[in-house]
Amino acid sequence: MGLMPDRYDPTTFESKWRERWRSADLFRTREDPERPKFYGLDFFPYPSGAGLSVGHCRNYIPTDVLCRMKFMQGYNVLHPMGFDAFGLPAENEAIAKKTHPAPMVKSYGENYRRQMDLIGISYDWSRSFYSSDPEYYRWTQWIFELLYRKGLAYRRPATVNWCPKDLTVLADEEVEGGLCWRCGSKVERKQIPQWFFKITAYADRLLEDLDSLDWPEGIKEMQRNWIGRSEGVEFEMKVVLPDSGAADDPNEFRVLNRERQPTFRVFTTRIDTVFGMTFCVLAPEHELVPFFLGSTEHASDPEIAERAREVADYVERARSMSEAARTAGDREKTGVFSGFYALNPATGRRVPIWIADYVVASYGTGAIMAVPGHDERDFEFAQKYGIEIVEVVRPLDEGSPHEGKVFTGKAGVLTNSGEYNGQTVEEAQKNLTQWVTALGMGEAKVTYRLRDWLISRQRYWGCPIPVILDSEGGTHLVSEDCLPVMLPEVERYEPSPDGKSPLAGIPDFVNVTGPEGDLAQRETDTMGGFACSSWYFLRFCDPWNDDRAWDLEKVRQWMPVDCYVGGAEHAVMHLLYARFWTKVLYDEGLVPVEEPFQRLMNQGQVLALTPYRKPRESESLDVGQEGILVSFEEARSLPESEALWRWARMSKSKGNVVTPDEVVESHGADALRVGELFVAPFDADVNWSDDIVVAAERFLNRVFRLAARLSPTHDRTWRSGVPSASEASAEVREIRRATHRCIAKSTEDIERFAFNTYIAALMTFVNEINDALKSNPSESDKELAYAYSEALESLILLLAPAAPFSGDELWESLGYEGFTYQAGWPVADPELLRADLVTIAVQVNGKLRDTLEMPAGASQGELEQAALASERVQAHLAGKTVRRVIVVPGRLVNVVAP
Ligand code: ANZ
Repeated sequence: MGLMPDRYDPTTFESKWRERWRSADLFRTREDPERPKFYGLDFFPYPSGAGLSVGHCRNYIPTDVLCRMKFMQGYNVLHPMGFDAFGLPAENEAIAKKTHPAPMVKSYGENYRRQMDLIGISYDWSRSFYSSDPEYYRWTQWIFELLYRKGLAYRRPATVNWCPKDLTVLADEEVEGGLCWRCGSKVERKQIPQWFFKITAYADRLLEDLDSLDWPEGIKEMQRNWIGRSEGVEFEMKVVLPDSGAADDPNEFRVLNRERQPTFRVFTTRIDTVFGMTFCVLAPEHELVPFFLGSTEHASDPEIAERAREVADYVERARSMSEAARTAGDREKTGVFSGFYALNPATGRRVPIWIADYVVASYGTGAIMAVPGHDERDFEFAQKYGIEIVEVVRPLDEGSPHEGKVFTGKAGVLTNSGEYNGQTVEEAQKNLTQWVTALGMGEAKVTYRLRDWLISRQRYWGCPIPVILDSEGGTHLVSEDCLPVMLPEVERYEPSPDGKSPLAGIPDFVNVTGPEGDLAQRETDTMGGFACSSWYFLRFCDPWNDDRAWDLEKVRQWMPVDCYVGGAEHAVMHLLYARFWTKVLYDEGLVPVEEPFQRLMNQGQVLALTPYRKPRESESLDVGQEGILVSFEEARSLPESEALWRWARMSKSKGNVVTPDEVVESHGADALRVGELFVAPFDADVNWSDDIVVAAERFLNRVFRLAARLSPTHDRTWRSGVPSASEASAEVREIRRATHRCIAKSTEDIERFAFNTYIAALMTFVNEINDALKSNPSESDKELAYAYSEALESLILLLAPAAPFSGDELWESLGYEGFTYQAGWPVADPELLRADLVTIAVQVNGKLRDTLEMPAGASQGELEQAALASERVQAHLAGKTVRRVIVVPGRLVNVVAP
């Protein structure tokens, strides 16, 4: 038996255990077919040069606690880690550091691994890989080919978001408020051929299957909004000639050209309001706009020609703005009248066609019927430009006069709508849809906000797209046995300002013999990093496979991921793409699950106190920016009135990072782990301070002290001696009950990610044992010694997932060989938990009629419900009405029914 230490001194044991775990290969995945499985996974990180901060640890530590408990409970646990090495962040950093991304990410990854080992995360490193390993990206290419063959990967010219600083195309979801999500530059629009994955083909399934997932509601809602399914009607509108001011008589306008009358389609979710359409709006990019311009810019009428110029100007200005900036809700609406009219098919009247950038070219048909009486944006626009507003839905709630206001609700009946007057919105929608369909003008239509996934990047550091372009621009897959298309090793890989991939400048890479022996060229775009991270969780199931991406049986053994843990910032991109790929692979019979991540958890952020200063007169701040970031040094030298200390997310750019290295150095890994678990609920943000770790250290000290106090009477044979609940003395039962309460609470709390209350339960338990020791020392009799032995061993095992170094040290001091990891998880005895029941007297009109055994903490409502459900009580209530129920928690329920 080792000497029991009486305080937490990690310097004496931490590195020893790290080394022992490593040499025992303790965390190598066990694949015992007799056992249940548990797959715990953290988001695939990009290893940044700054290394891990204590912020990142808030992701890894909780997952580790859960995985460790699952293993102790007897599960086969898959708990892998790898590196999302390809992609922009790595390439940009390599450029900045004037180095090559390949060795750079490896060295960063090794540093991550060192730090993860430092804090004792139980990863099976034998399964680790980098997404930039050819053994891995070969299969990323293979999946690309699968998508291509299924018609789910295609190339077409497209207007794309272009970041002028990163010199690359950005997906819509990488543009935030018109700015690049990585570097914050203003995004431009550019037209080039691009590769897309057809995620829109899976829109409905991606939407429907959300319901089956145990994910935070907020993330599911973000995906729903992102997919943005709308049911409505799409129908055709006819353009009529510019008119020189004749009355609004339907017979007075001339149809432009009876053979080739221009038309456009609109999408609406409110066909019931069609009688209220007083204008139409086209997006500036709409295909009719050039037609309008073409037929008016050389008009002899100077007024018409002037209007054409205005339209051209407006379109030009709109083009240079991103969609997000144009449609921001609070922006004042702008637009120009095209000079043309369309025919409102319901009223038979002509309505002006405007061009305005609040209508988005890529949504619906890029054109709308505008109903200012019932749509906010149209209302605002009509007011600004003096366009007629007609009420066609009268709210049912007559009490709220809405004269001069817009009514967007659906609880109303139609008015000013001819034969539809008096119908409810719902009825009118049905009937008007039928009317549109019967006339052959349009049909019911479902529209999605979701766009196809833009995958091309004109950059070096990514997975090459395995395609050959022939001289006619046709696309051909590289044959499967020639995969991987290796990323060439080059010295210069900086993006070229012409917008082409740097690979285009490497003749050896580009020029190949085409499918017919002719000269052809390789595709030089690479795939964006989100391709690599859309299937890595499958590769972890079978990471060494050289013949296939994975073996179906291996994937069947582990998938789905039981618990997936990471930051909420990936709500729509990664999490939607990975679901899409999984569904495609499922349809091919390559994976046995339709959803990759059964349960998802998002950790809160760690914020650090960060120095800013007030802006000087010459300086201006962006929206939401509170001050000018300064160094810690500078902040200390500022007069107090100028320095602004704010809580901000830890990041290298803010210079406010606290590393696990420094915390482990001064307080030990377990103090860091316990501190991070205890400080707040898992999903809450945390303001970092040293106190968090100091408090944890204090608790660990108390555990060591308690262990030292109990170790002289500790008896490893306690199991055979400890009396059962019914046979134990009151003192022994009290100790055993505290133990089993803590076992039950810890197990439940870890399972539900309530790590702070799990640690709190351990703290309570330590207090309870200390209190018990005051009146009933462990020396006083054998049964007490057994009960304390059980308590101490349980405490150590329950603590071990949170503080594994301390756990193993204490465990060894009790004379055990081996690791807590292999010692089994304590199981609560229901009989000892049941002792928590209290007897409740149930009265009817003050007379005792029944007694109930209820949990001590049962709420008033629960007690009332149980009392009313009692058969005896019901017998006494027959024919009476219950007037009142009086509940005295923990004691009595009186049902008053005179
Ligand atoms: C007439 C109308 C009347 C509309 C009314 C709404 C209320 P969701 O639910 O988001 O699909 N719309 C259609 N295409 C658009 C585009 N490309 N850019 C901007 N707006 C567009 O919204 C569908 C509604 O948004 C459509 O229904 C259309 O306005 C507008 F009282 O048509 B509605």
